[in-house]
Amino acid sequence: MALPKISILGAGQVGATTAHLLALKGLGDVTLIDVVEGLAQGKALDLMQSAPIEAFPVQVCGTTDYDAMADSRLVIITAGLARKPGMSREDLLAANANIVGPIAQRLAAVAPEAVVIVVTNPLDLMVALTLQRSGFPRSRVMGMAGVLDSARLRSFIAMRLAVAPSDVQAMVLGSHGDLMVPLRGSITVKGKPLTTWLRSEEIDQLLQRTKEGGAEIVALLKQGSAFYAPASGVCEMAGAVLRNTHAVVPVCAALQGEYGLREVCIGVPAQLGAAGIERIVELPLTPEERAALQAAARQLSDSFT
Ligand code: TXD
Repeated sequence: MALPKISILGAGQVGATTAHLLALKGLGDVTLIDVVEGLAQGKALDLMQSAPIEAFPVQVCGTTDYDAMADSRLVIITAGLARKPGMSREDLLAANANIVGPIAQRLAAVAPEAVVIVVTNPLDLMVALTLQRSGFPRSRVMGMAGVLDSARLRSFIAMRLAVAPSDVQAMVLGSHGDLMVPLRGSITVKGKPLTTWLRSEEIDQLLQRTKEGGAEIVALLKQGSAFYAPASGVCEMAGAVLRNTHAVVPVCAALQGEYGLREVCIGVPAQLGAAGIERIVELPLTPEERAALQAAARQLSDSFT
């Protein structure tokens, strides 16, 4: 059976790491595309040379030509600038809009049936832009951030309690940035509420570290931002789409009335399958969580107008 075609725009840190993980998982044939001549080609060749050792069955190729996206089942947009120390995600808005906008337009022409996962920052605004420029239905355009923010929180809790990260369940919604909304009351460790494991002040500290999780890594790296966990986040979403798993994961999606919000792209739980977003899952929120989600949505609407 032919493998699905996956195109990744941007062969930088997140794009190339995602290509590597997709290949190792055998999720599809990968086309890496980057404006820098030779970069995508070089990384694709390097990845192909790991195939005899890793025994993955997929093809990886690299190019500078956007039209190589043609007929992709999945398009992953990582093209753009990454943060430097001291920069906010919003500082990237103008430059990255000029990169993501034309990509969205081109992909609509050559891969009209694709599901799109946006990674480029500022994430929620780039999802809205991709939706607008591609003209795709909202079911086929989503952003990756909630999986990453949730994984960061889960890892901090697991490190603090010295438990297996997979024993920690937590979900982070809202905007990818200061206005992320962790569902504090529903965090569990080995099935028991986090409040039975840690004092409230300690939980506050872990939530604060999660909010600053991206900046912590930017400050350590001094150039570029996180990419291993972001690539894992993309692969989880890609796997749910390509394998039609119907898994519920937090994604940035366009809302049309869900959670009382419309005309905004923001992190919410969604069921993913072959068609993309199959449905947005409306979890019961506390009044504080609902207010925090609304505040995040207000800020996003303000920055887009
Ligand atoms: O949670 C999340 N959504 C994020 C988002 C987690 C991590 C990184 N996040 C954002 O993804 C980050 O702030 C950036 O906006 C993107 C990509 O991050 P990455 O770390 O991969 O940046 P790199 O290594 O600089 O790679 C970007 C590549 C680079 O090779 C450029 O040459 C290329 O994008 N690029 C382009 N490719 C194709 N077409 C155009 N126009 C283009 N412009 C730049």
